[in-house]
Amino acid sequence: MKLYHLSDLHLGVVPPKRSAEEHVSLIFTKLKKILAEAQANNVAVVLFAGDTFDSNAISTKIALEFFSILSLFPEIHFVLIPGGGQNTENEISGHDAYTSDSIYRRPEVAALLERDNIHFLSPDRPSVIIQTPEQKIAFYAGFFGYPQPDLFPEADYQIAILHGAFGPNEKYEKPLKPDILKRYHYLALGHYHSYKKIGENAFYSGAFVPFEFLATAQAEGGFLKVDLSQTPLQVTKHSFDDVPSYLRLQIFSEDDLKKLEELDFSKVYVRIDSYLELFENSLRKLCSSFEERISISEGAKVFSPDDVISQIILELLEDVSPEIQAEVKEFLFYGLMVSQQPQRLKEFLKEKFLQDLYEAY
Ligand SMILES: [Mn+2]
Repeated sequence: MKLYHLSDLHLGVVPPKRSAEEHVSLIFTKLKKILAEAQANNVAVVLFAGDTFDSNAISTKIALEFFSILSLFPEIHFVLIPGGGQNTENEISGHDAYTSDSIYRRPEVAALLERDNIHFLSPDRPSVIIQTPEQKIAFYAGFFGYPQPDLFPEADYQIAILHGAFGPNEKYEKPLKPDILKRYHYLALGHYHSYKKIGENAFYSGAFVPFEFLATAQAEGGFLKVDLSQTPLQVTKHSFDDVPSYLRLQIFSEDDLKKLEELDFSKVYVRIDSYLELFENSLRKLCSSFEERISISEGAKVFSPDDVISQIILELLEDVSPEIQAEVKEFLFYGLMVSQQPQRLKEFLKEKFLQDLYEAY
């Protein structure tokens, strides 16, 4: 049994430096293409794990066009959940949550949710069982929490669709412990905008087409192809190489600058979060050639500390794990700049690390 897992289309969002219309039409083009491919390959189900629409205030036209695309593929079952429930405040993510003013409650939209191959799960109706020519497939929705409904014992496949923060960081995520993972054949997750594997059978697909500067990763976008008839199940990630990508950079060294200069500006949008003063002229030149593509955060300029201090900081960073290196670097340089006692901080760094630094050379 094959399915496609999509999430976080955010139809209606205005991406940086692009228009909402341009973004919507790009999503629709990609959607039509992959659905045609799904139909040709006997994909039984296509899932949307929440935040299909960027807000409950978007124009009805966008929603109607989205559903009219789905109706072009009557052989595929579509299962959708909104990006949040309505039971408690923290279930609502603020996008297309199932609030009283939900886009899914507008009569013209609600009418489309009645179609035979469209299955909309909400807190009012959190589970469904679908009969395809080959098997019975059951779906259970969870909104910032685990699905509540009892399992359909007759189903060949049990599939959870969850919207919210799930993962191992218990401070801000709900854990997906083995008992939850075992309960379902597959857990399709939505909310995080980059691809993430949470368990052997639990995945975030990430946003379908990138539309923002993400905190840690390069926003890649895409969707997942899942084959549940294989053991173990097969999940393959697909991204589009002809959609815009969004990149956040810090320019603290010649290498950083070189990386920036070598980007393919026909495809990439860059935001410079911080840069050392000494690279200002080079940045100005780049901005004049690619003004549509580069934006610089306000307050991004960091006055250059002297070479020795920069070198110590770069050395220190080698011990920091790669995912957070850029952030730590920014923090250290910025800290040095705003410090009330930069001289003391410099002395401290020199005293503590200069010895090692000299030994290294
Ligand atoms: Mn989202």
